[in-house]
Amino acid sequence: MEKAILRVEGISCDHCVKTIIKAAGEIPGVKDVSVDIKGGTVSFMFNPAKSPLKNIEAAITDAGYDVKGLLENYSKP
Ligand SMILES: [Cu+2]
Repeated sequence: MEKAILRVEGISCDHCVKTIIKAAGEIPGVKDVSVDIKGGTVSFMFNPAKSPLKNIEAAITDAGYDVKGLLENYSKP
C-alpha cells in the first residue's frame, strides 16, 4: 500500500467531505480516506497495482473539486 496526500481546492463543508470520501472510497484498492477542510487536503491509502494515483485524482476532479498537487506519496506496508 501507499499513502498519499493531495492538495485539493473547493472543500468547504461536511457535504464536500462526504462527497470526496465516497468518490475516492469507491475506487478499488483505496481505503482510509480522510479530508481536512481547513488544510484543504485529502489523504488516503491506496494500492497502486489496483488503481494508480491518477485515477484517484480523476475521481476527485469528477466529483467537482480541484486537485492542485501531490503533497506526499510514500510506501506504507
Ligand atoms: Cu461543501
